[in-house]
Amino acid sequence: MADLSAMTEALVDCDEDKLFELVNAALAENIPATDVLNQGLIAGMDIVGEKMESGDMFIPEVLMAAQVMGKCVELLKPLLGEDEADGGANVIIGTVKGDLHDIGKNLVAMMLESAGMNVHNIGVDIEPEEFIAQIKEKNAKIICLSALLTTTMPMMKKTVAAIVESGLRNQVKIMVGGAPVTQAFADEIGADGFAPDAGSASKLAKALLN
Ligand code: B1M
Repeated sequence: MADLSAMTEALVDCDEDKLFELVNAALAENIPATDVLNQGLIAGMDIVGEKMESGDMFIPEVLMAAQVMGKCVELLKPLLGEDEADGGANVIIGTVKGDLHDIGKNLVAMMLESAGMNVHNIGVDIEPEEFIAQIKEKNAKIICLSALLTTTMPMMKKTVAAIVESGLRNQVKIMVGGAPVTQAFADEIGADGFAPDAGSASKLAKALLN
């Protein structure tokens, strides 16, 4: 029987071989990929975060755990999709200026892609001007901003303000997300919506397109 808590432990220990073995075993037992992701891997990253905060894990180790997690997410990618395709609308997603976290953003990108959207994942540490250039270039219908740090949340506000200033606000829906972001913050900065996780981001994007 697949052991999701052993997966969590292997991720915290950055034991790539063991983790791959456990993930593959779980999938072979038909454990849903979303359970592997949420109860095995994301639970592990939460512990990594706590250890980072308490000084029991240092940045290089956290980075290693993040890389191992990224590889597992790649493994799960074909199994996480939804089958309903939607519209092929152009969507831009990126992490705001000053912020280098990308695992959650990449998961959101993956869910939007598997919902049939044309996703342009433009990376991390993205200046407001770059978001604007991409909206114009891709004629984007939705833009997704990710932030994992309380210190980079104000950059979301600046990005939204820059989009308003550019005159493009009426042609693009703005979605925000990331661990410290809330619906109240989304409302405060004038975003069209907030999604707490990748699954809800996909649902919200579909709703906004309609
Ligand atoms: Co960072 N880090 N980190 N880190 N890191 C956090 C975020 C932190 C909470 C850890 C902690 O102290 N407990 C803390 C932030 C504290 C705060 O601001 N309140 C923190 C800190 C302080 C820092 C540094 C400042 C540490 C330092 O240098 N002293 C530094 C900042 C660097 C920078 O960005 N400028 C830093 C660096 C790093 C690493 C580079 C080492 C690494 C990132 C590697 C990478 O991403 N490639 C890292 C990691 C891995 C973490 C933790 C441990 C894990 C983040 C993660 O990947 N979670 C994190 C602690 C934690 O979150 N438990 C932490 C898993 C991921 C699936 O979840 O990203 O939340 P998440 O995404 C979810 C939702 O939030 C949502 O959907 C996703 C999937 O369901 N979502 C969206 C995300 N984006 C969305 C966009 C949307 C919608 C939904 O658009 C519409």
